[in-house]
Amino acid sequence: MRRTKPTDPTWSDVLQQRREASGRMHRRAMLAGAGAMAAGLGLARPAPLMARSLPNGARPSAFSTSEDPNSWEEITTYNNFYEFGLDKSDPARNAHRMTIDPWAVVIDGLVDRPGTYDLADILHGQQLEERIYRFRCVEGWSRIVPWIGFELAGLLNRIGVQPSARYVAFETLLRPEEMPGVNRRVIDWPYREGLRLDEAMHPLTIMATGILDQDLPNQNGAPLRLVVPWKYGFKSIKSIVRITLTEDQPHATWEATQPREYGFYANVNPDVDHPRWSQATERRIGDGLFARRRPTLMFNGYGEEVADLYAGMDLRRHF
Ligand SMILES: Nc1nc2c(c(=O)[nH]1)N[C@H]1C(S)=C(S)[C@@H](COP(=O)(O)O)O[C@H]1N2
Ligand SMILES: [Mo]
Repeated sequence: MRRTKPTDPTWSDVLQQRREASGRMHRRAMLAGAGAMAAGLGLARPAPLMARSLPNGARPSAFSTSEDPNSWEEITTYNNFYEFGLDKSDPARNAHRMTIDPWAVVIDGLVDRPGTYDLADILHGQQLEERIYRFRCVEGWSRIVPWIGFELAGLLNRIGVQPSARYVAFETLLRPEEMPGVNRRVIDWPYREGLRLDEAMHPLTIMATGILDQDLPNQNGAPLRLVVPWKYGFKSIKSIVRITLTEDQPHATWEATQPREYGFYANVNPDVDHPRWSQATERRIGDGLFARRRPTLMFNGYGEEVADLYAGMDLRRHF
């Protein structure tokens, strides 16, 4: 297990304890907060666990992987967020310039209750969960991220999806005065993405609001970003200001920019190479310089949950 500082409590310890604790408490049908967890564990070191308790009543989830999460440092200093620059270190350096309060999201298109919802409205009534997910960038790196978020399905159901809707389109904030990267027309701003409705409604698909016990840092897409763990990272659009239910397949930024290289589906698939590199293996962030690349898993290891969505589809053609 890697640590930010050698004195940190190891995450694997904390997570293992948390998992055991939540299992016990589920059995006793009394899932409670960190206080109860710490008490139930008789911890020698209650302080670190308390300090890292899940925020805002978030619950652990059976969808979480048991792999060790990457460190805060590893998750927040190596990012793709082109609105703030092309280098991996640019978002951490520049994204503080983005104003995230107040924040509003327009939800429109084929919905029963279209409107402009502020962040509190969006969060209202949504059960937060910790989702420790594998995350695989199309560039060939990966990491394990302990997201805090809620299922997108919960939000869509509240807004009311009309029967004719087949897709969900997402749009990122575009505010040039706060985003030094958008002066370069590397892509057609704003950053946009889309999912088929059944993908959007899948229980693995979340809107993230935090990482570990912190609010989402700006460089990771504050205050609200999509996370679709079985797809390449570029589908997980950041800092969302608009969600539109549509009948037709929406515009997706990378698909529109380089259609030969990036598809609409973008399911993680070790058998379908990027035209310029293999997708068979990946470099886990935090692995040593000489560590072996790890094998990439079909659907990023979430095949049991999502393979049915693509039954009968040619995944080479719909890549
Ligand atoms: N708005 C926006 N969203 C974005 C991107 C971006 O450049 N702009 N990059 C994508 C890519 S390529 C990846 S790998 C992930 C990176 O998310 P992370 O920095 O939280 O790991 O964000 C995705 N979402
Ligand atoms: Mo990516």
